[in-house]
Amino acid sequence: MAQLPSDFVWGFATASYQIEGSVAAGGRGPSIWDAFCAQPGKIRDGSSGEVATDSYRLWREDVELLKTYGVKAYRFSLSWSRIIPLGGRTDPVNSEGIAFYRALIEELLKNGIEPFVTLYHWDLPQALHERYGGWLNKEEIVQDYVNYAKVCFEAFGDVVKNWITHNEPWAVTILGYEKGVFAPGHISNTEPWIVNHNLILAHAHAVKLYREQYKEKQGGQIGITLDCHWQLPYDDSPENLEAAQRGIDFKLGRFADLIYKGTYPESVKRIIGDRLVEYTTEELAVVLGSSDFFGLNTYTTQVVQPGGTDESNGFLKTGFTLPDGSQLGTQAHVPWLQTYGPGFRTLLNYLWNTYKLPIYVTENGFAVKNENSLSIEEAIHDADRIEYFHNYANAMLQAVTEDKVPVKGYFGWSFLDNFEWADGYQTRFGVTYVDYATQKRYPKDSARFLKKWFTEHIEAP
Ligand code: NCW
Repeated sequence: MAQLPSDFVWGFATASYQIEGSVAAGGRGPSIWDAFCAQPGKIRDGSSGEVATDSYRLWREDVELLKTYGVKAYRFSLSWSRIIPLGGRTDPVNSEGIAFYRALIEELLKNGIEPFVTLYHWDLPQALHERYGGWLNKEEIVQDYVNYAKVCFEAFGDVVKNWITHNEPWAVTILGYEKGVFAPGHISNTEPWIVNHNLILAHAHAVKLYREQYKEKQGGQIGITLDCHWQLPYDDSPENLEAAQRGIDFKLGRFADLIYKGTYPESVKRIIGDRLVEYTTEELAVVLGSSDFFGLNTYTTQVVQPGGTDESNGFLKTGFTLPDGSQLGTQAHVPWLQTYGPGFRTLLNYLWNTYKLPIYVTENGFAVKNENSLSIEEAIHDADRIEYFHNYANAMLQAVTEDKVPVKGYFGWSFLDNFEWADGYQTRFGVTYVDYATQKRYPKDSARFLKKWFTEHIEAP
């Protein structure tokens, strides 16, 4: 049987605001997501991350559960405003916040689970947003982000060997500053490109700091996680082939080409024109090559054609219907996701051929349709999620063993059902069912499935 190499790491992922709750406890300051959720109409069910899965209090039980799932690693994010409540470089560091994450990390290690730590999964300290406009203010945010990163490297770098600077900057720029559906809820066609620039610079300067002062001493690696759905041309006409590449450029190349090649993609330059923020030579020197690995979040494949309502901002006509009228795969609870493993295999090949770096799949997962309206007993038998993971795990195995793509790790999204941002608690991505009334956790069949699959498909050391 084909197998992944013995050093392959796998586990599950979460993010601070989606699971921790206890937003006012332990000295935590508010983040832009607290403020966004407080605005009426922003979150589908009117909820917030105020309680979430209560993991700030239940973290020991969570680690115990992770252990039963047989994972080798756990990816989670640090809440910036738990560590520096007001966020800035002259603001005080919160020792309770440091102690919380330190205890979690030590407990993971005691249980043989390797931490993969994301510095920024969207919960910017609200004070920085109010003080100077947050991600829109280059001079301030880059310095404050680097200071925050430094505090984290100092506090945890002796025990954390895998760092991720940002999670999905596409979602931050587009959903947060262009469509206004994520915090801070801005609607603009210039701000996303300013934020694009500042997020990359902040990332690159944090990496520079890590490489210059910590990497050798602490022996870790650092990179960024970008998201991309594979773009399948509707058919092989030249217009559709061009549209598919343009889709990749706007989703991924807008960050990846800068970081790995030092330039924006041609299609982005052509369409965005002077809304793009140029990099100085000094800035580019810091940005180019600023990732030790390619962190990838991927969920689906989109069938792409030119046209659509917003082509001047890089959006194309996307869907899941093939020319013969059939659907690509099983529909998820969210409209943007259908199961299609072959697209995952092609994407992994594309990334390796284009960027030539080892890949960590830092998120991949499925929200079962109507799971929220099922009884717990029904919801834990999540056959559509198993079908999804089976499809994607096999596609990854083929990419590694047949195509020789160096995928080093895989994290299912998510360890727990949790606060799904603007969808509130209506959408469940977890391999663990969370009964929000009691906070009791119920493993779903998919958790067992992945444990068995990885046990069978990783070579013995
Ligand atoms: S929402 C989103 N997700 C999910 C989230 O739970 C996780 O924190 C993220 O890293 C699962 O994986 C990522 N990504 C953005 C999805 C696009 C939604 C499209 C809305 C169009 C207006």
